[in-house]
Amino acid sequence: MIKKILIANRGEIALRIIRACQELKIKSVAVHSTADSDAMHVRMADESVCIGPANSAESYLSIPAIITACEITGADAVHPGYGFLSENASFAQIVEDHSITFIGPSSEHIKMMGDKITAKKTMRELGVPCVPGSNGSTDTLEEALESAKKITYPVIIKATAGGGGRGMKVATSSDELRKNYHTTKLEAKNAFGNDQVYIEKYLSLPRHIEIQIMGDGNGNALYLGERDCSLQRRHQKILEEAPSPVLNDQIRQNIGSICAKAMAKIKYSGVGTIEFLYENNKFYFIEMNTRLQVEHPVTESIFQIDLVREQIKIASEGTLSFEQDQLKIQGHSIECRINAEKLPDFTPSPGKITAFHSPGGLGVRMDSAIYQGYVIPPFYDSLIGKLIIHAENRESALNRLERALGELIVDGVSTTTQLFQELLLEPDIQNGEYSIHWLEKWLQDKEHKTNL
Ligand code: MV4
Repeated sequence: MIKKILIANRGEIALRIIRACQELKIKSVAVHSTADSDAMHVRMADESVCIGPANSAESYLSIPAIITACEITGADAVHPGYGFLSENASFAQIVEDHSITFIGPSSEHIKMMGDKITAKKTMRELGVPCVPGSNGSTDTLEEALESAKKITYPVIIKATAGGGGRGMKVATSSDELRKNYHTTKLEAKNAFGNDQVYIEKYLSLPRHIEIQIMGDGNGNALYLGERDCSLQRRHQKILEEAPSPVLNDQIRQNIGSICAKAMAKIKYSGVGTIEFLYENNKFYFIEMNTRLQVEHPVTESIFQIDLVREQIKIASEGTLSFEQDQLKIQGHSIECRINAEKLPDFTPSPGKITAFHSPGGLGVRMDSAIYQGYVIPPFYDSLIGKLIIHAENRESALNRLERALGELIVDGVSTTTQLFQELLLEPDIQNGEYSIHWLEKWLQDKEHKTNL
């Protein structure tokens, strides 16, 4: 039984976890930097501990500070949220070594999926479809050239320690591969302390579709549909939706059961996301995230389940609350990430919130940690809220989103709200016809038009 959870995070996700704790009658401990003394997660938790200065490296990323905070407060579990230490295998191990429950997968699974070559090899052996490529690291340029010749150009060079868009380069010819190979390796060495790279066929116009899974750590696992996260800018997701506008029940069930079977086989424990590129009606595994994701609420909306509650249940009992055939998709959900950024350049816009009104009504959820008078510090990410819409179908969800965006008031700082109002007017968005490159192209075209 878990009695007290320390939340090693801040912002809206810390609040999200505290809310689950309250409903489960579990005590919550907030940790915070000196810059976050007035933050909402500190106010809402049962207890709080200051763990260091504004700089994340010395606070939210400080393993000794967080372990000490657990010991001071008697917390018997840690929830890492997303970002920060959530996918740090040694943190998970150290927490467990102190007889504290890590609410997340085993350190071994975090490590396995954190190394992209190991992740891909594991998934391939488990029968998950992968992007054709080098099947392991290419240690020399010659190996890379040979592999590229087999799969044909264009190819992409990826760092095994990369992910989320870091440490990749496209090569459209052998000349380009010759030119880029060593620099990608060197950049990987400098950025991650690991110079291993691998080669994949470069997919030119895919969608990013990810499968939500959960496992009990005892060989049972299930899938909770997909999220379409193709609308991104510089590898930051902007809008996510579930179900994907391009999948049908049969395709969903097919890829979903492949994922669930794979997770059952490795005895995965906790929630996780298997990321795919989807092109020409085929899925290609790229990465797995071993954490709760920012966009988890769209899955919660269409399945009417609480993913954080499930995480806590898995960590404490090693069981799942339902079986696959009890999970039925209801309606459609869309999430908009509201960032404190100034358009058109997305420049961070920290500062004091002078007025805040959260949208409400049927099918409207706003996950946010801001309040009137709150000062957004300049040290962390710019996410200030997630507006999550649920409706009976996609068309109604888009309509409800338009209504809800109109109700949102955030004064004192600039926000990305208007971006979504403009996106809603686009036929491609209305029709669900977009790839991973749609948003950047649209933003570029828009910039071009204003310069005319
Ligand atoms: C790719 C790809 C095309 N082909 N892999 C970018 C982030 C990382 N998760 C994987 N990424 C990509 N991998 C192959 N073989 C294109 C991307 C990519 C991308 C992927 C998902 C969402 C947005 C993206 C934007 C640019 C590139």
